[in-house]
Amino acid sequence: MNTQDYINREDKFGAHNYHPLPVVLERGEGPFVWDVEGKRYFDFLSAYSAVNQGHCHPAIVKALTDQAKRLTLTSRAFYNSVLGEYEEYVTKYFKYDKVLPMNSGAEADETALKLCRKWAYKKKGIKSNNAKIIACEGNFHGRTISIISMSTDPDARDDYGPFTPGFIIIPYNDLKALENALRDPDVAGFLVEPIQGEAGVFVPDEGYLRKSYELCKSKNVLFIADEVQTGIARTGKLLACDHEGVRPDILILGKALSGGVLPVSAVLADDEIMLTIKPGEHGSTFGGNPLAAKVAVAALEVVKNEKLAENADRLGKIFRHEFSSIKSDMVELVRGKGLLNAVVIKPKNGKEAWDVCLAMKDKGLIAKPTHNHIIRFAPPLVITEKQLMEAIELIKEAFKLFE
Ligand code: IF1
Repeated sequence: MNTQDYINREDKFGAHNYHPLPVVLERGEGPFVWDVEGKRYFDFLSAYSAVNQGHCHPAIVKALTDQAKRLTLTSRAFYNSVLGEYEEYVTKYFKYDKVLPMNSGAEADETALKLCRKWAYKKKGIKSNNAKIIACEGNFHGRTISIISMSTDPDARDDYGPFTPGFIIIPYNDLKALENALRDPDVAGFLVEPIQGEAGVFVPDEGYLRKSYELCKSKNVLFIADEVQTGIARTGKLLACDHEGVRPDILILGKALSGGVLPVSAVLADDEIMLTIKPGEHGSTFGGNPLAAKVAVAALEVVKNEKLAENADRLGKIFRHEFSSIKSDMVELVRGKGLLNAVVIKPKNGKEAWDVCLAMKDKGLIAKPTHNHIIRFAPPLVITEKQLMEAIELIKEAFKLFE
């Protein structure tokens, strides 16, 4: 079978809910992936920042395979010998009282919404069913019905109604709008991405997170940070909120929490919030399973031991500097933090971001456009400076084809 055969088979038997770049991957290692024709690529998407630790990191895979031979799943109907070890490890790692383990990022966001509402009624004293949660235009928090009820992206939202009520949508990076929305006494929480990934790596003004947090505290409203994509060292700090010294009331993690080895997500909060959910009021079959627990500990160990945040910070600055020297009239601007960057592409002669991605693929680097004119560049955080410079050369060669 060749690349097209694989693509045809997926087209025939799989739902058409994605439009992937025409490359069929079969192996990954560190910052590289190989396709079924044996061609090597720099992976500059990192599975949307889920493989920050690099593909198939040996320490994480070992944790997976060792545990897989012992006990993979007990459900939470019973205790197991691994979950508590992970709960202690991850709560000390991020400095919160407790963790509620889930699987996908969307499940963690949904859990955060439920925790915020529970807290609103049990602690803040908002009348039952009246709690409101503020979210931002351009947000991406997952694909469930309640989460897309906050979405302003027609592709994510259209024809999925009726929608869940109780959300107030304000412009991102707009403190005045937040201050106005916070006048409503029924507001219980503000859910925000420290950098909006899907919107095209939209980095808010310096101080936006800190001032938003302070505005929320002044109104006894929970500051809820969705760090599913920006967390786990991606932006050059362990959490993107760390750039402004903000400690979210509810912290949402996913993706690289497992190093991309299996779905692991988590919600962290202190007791006043976390203990508003009583036994039987929330859960998940796989949430906190022994496999996920061992994998997450190994994945977080790698982040610390290999200083991935420092690496992302240093190489991100080099990436943006090198990119600004690319003389191409298709490059409108480059923006980002750490190794979460995006380039805004100005269409030329009918060619746009997708065509640039196809050209980069031919050169040996894969990335994917978001909102058709922005290319996100997010390599695994284990990439070395030498590899980064090699990758930037390939990107420059690709842009030259459009001169
Ligand atoms: C797709 C986007 C990125 C996320 C944030 C929660 C979730 C995500 C900040 C939900 C997931 C993924 C989902 C994937 C593509 C990708 C994505 F383009 F959709 F928006 F990264 F920017 N919070 N993002 O970024 O986590 O349930 O997927 O584990 O759905 O196409 P999930």
